[in-house]
Amino acid sequence: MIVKNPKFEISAVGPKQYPKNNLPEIVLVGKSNVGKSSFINTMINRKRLARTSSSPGKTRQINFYNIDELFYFVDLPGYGYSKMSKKEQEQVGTFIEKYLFDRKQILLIIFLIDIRHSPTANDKLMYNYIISSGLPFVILANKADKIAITKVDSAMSDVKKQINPIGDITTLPFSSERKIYKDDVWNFIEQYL
Ligand SMILES: Nc1nc2c(ncn2[C@@H]2O[C@H](COP(=O)(O)OP(=O)(O)OP(=O)(O)O)[C@@H](O)[C@H]2O)c(=O)[nH]1
Ligand SMILES: [Mg+2]
Repeated sequence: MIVKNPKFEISAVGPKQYPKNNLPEIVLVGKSNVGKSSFINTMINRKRLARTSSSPGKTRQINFYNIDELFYFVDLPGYGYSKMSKKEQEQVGTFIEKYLFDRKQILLIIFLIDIRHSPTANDKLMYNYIISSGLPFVILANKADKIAITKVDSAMSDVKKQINPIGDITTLPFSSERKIYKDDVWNFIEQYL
């Protein structure tokens, strides 16, 4: 897909600020710093439309990016940022859950994990939450550029074994750094649009 006119629409702190039109929403979830905001920039060929940072905890609100009036990419805050107080972490958790639970126009969840590491306890909680929501989702193993290209296949098998041993959920590698695998992810998304 070639995106022509992606626009930042709103940073929401609650349902009252969510967009009022009924465009479908494709939502990014994953731990802090895994690359959710970077993913959006990569997919739409923009360097800085979504704000990213090398330190975790950058995205704190629910950001809606209108993609050519076709759908929204929805950038959520990450979970598991240990420098946030317990209270802040709980607030972020409630925030994310409330959006995922309430929002009827969610078309697809893009669940990012880090290809280099075993899924965290929070990743597993999120996985179970998504499964119980019944919403369609895909798992992306991000930062694939951080391992040798010859090791990507075996890293992908490890990721699948750990997070989805039954193997019924599509799991793809991704890298915002190298921008490879982008076409595979667009092909996957387009099945839903
Ligand atoms: N090497 C590499 N770095 C990446 C990749 N994707 C993101 N990053 C880097 O990881 C850091 C975090 O990226 P963000 O996109 O801000 O992460 P996020 O998931 O939105 O983080 P929060 O907003 O804190 O939840 C930045 O320094 C990015 O440049 C990738 O595919 N490869
Ligand atoms: Mg972010």
